[in-house]
Amino acid sequence: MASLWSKISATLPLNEEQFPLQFSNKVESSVVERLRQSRQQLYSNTTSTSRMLNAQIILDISWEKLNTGTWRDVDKEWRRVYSYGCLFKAAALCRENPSEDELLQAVRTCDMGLLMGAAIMDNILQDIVRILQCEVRKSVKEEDEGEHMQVKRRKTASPHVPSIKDGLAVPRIKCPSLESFNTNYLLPLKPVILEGIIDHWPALNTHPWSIDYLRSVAGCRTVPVEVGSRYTDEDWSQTLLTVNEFIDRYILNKSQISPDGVNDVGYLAQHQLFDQIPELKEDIRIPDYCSLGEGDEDDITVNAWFGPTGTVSPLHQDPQQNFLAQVVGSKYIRLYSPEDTDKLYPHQSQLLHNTSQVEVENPDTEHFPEFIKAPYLECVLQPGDVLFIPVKHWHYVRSLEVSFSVSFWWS
Ligand SMILES: O=C(O)CCC(=O)C(=O)O
Repeated sequence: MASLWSKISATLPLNEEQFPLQFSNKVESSVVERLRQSRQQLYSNTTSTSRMLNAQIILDISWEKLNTGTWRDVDKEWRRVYSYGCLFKAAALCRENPSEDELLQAVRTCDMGLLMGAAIMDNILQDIVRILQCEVRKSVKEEDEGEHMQVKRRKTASPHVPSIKDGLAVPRIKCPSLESFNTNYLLPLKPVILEGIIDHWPALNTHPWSIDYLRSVAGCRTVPVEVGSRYTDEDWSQTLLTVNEFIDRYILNKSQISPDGVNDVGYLAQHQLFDQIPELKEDIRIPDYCSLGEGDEDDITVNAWFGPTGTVSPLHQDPQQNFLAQVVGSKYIRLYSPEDTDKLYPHQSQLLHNTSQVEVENPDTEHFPEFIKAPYLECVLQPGDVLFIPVKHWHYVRSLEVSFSVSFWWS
């Protein structure tokens, strides 16, 4: 533990003069003064209480700015201030022989900066969290090797596995050439399951994404989690949990379930996970077929979908092409063509206009009589399968087991 601070200080500029603190006049001078004081404290001897106090004041002020109005309108300068606050707080926590709890607080602080702040100083929070994570891993290894393997899974009812009807199955094809995929599926916008194109991913062979593996690379990291059966439900919400908490609560069903089962589904569904936890990004690869698009690799959005049996993504459409790659467990998926949108009853509101009002596997035919006339394709996606969902194709997804998928949105 003694060398932790020397590792962290090696990521910082050598001295105060080289430490950048430039803000536009949107940031009040009193806040800039606080930031300067914190910077000075980083390079001098003072009490940990005063370091923490200054950092906390910066965090409190910027947090308020981040939570005023809509996220879209939050000025990036305040997100940078927030990141600096996280940097100063994490540094204060780690300066003097941190306890286990302080170490975890520092990881959480960096994660909050990565999630809510804007990148500062070549993404220094990412470098610091990597150092902290190694330290946490060391102590977890020493303490409870194998503990997580002993967890007993609560029995859950077997999910309903639909049988795929003849003539409705999404076609499957093994490793097509780029040209053949382009001609037969991309240009005519036809869904297809590509087999054998992700077998080389470390996530499917050298580092299979088991619960233990996910705990070891990401367990102490704080991530946003969706809580509730589906995002169209009124009691649906979002919260922040560590990956370990998410696994215990929602994947292994260890606790915290209300007696009526309300909100007992949690879904780690988000597009920042792979930037936040580069170890996981190294286990996957962008499919070559994305090169058929017009955008750069940097324009591809990579999403993680990790959840228990029974997570449902209601029928919705997205504005980009999609490769949905199945890594762990299986999922039932239905696809409808955008040509049949009028039979799918999209919500009226601006926010949900890309989402159907119909419960796909239990449709209310009185309210939505046209729905059953809409033709569809369906499939059960298995580990190693990649489903091509053409742009604007409506898709409904229900996991049949604990499942981890990765989707690539590209144009
Ligand atoms: O897997 C899921 O639950 C949803 C996937 C999805 O909607 C997408 O990749 O756009």
